[in-house]
Amino acid sequence: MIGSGMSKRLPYTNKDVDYDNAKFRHRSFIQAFTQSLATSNLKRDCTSCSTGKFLLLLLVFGLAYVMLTHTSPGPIVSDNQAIGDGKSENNLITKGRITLKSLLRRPPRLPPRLPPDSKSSSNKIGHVNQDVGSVWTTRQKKVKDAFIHAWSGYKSYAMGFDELMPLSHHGVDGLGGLGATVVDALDTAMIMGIDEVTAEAGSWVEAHLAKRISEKGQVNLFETTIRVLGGLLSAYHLRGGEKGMNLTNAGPEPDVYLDIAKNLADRLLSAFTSSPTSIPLSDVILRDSSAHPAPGGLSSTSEVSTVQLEFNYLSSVSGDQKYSVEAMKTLDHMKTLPKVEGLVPIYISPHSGQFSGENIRLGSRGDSYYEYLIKVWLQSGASHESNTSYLYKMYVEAMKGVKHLLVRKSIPNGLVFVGELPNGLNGGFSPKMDHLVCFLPGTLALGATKGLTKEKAMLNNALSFEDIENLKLAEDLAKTCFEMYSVTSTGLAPEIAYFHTEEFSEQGLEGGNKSSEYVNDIIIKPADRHNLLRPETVESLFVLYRITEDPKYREWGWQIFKAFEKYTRVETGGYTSLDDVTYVPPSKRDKMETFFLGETLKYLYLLFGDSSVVPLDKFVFNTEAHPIPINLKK
Ligand code: DMJ
Repeated sequence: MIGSGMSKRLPYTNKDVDYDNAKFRHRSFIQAFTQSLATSNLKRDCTSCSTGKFLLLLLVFGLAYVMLTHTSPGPIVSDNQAIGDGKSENNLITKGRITLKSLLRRPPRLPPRLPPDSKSSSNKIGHVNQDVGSVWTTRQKKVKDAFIHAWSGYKSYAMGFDELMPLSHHGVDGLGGLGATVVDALDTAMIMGIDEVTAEAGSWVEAHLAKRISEKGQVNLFETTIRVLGGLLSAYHLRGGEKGMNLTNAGPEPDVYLDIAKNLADRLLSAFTSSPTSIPLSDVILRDSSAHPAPGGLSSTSEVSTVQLEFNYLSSVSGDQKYSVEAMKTLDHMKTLPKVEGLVPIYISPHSGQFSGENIRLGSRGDSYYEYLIKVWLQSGASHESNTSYLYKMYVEAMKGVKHLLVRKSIPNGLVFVGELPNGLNGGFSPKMDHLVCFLPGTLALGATKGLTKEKAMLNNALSFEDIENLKLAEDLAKTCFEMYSVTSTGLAPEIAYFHTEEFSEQGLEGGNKSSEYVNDIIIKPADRHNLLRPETVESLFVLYRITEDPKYREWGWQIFKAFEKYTRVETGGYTSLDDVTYVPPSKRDKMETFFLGETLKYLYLLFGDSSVVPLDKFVFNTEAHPIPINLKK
């Protein structure tokens, strides 16, 4: 059957030959010619006739001669010349002549030609970039989903309360009862483009907040300013107020936010005007606009110096300078006070106007003093000639003090950390670092480039030796802050870490992740093992990613986000603080802090997204992550 089938097989038709070869394989002229002879009727008719054989041979040699000696009349362009530089040794055409070599050699395999436009987008790097882009888009979407989940828990069980207790499904007023989560979350919803949440939060503000402000009792000046006043002012700008960004049309008109902000700030002003010095009192009774010192009489240094961005912006958009004037008196006065190499104690007396005690740290009660020195100067336009330039000088001096007095390295693996001087310059050094200190890498990076990318700042010749040193310190500290997460069993940082040094060591207090390189460098005491969903590390990762453009900061942020998802997400809605990050499963605290929506998720969202959204050279983020535009009009 096979043999007979073969013998009976019909010769290829020209169509078959074309189909077999022409589209997929290049053929030389000789191949095509001999194949054509072998398959043509001419073969069958003439091969038995000797005259025919002679004529056929003559024809073959004649054609071969013509081809070997023929010179092309015009330029011949090969595939190589069209794609490459035309100088390749593989070029088959030499001075317009077809050579025997060229006839015998198989043509090289060439990549498919593409129209010029498609070339750049189909190269390997292009594909890789596209893939990387879509990975971060997907991750950013997951952060947005997390925000929606956090909001839905709050809305279901705690709408109008300051905070959600996500396990017991209650609300709690830990901040004076102004619905702090609503206002803290509002601009995050705007930035994420979630109109439904923007409308819900905005409508609640419009319907309830003014009444609350007029009826409520005691609030803390600092907490109310950074969360509620700051949130209202950002919402005003992002909603399009005073030619703001107009990110959304959802929720009330921008002036609704501004009017409530003024109402609130008018009452908060009493903390300044009731003080015998330029240092404001700590608390305000909203309903009667009276102010009171904290128990013990002292204010926190960070609190009195972390309201100026908000009051300045309010003056700018309201046209009423009283807010800015009062708030800036505090910083003007602090300029005159004695310091330790730019570093300041964490308490200050509104009665004497002097610092109190000697405890120096960049953690709680100290932190955002340093942050606002540079940010208020940036907000005013970052000029060395402006009347805020003293703040830049105070910042520069303070960072020198930090490097000289507070920065050390751990053993055995050399993590750079910022410790404390609990008893001042003449007391001992404590290798204790609050998670709160992790704001510092971001602030250092911002102070170095003033919000530009490092590349652009270098191109502009805008980095001094000190700026470069500060940027390096920022990167080292960001790594330490990230390792404070990696070193624990849950991948979440404790509230406070200690660092193993030559002078200080404690055994058996590890984070629990044995595979961490730094398990012996970081010590976590039992009382410090909680996690409150704090933002400082992801805040710094966001700023450092924007400034250095190094993708590792995004990766670190992603690791942290995954750990939050794994251990703090509550199925019925919301996220919860934890009691102990060193143990799996961690016990839960039943509290979702407002800054998880206001800061932590916002910074993660921005970290994974496009750097042109809320650019760092056009906005300063207040200490609660509410963006405020820079370059205010007076
Ligand atoms: C926030 O309220 C602010 O970031 C403040 O500066 C420090 N504490 C919390 C977040 O941890």
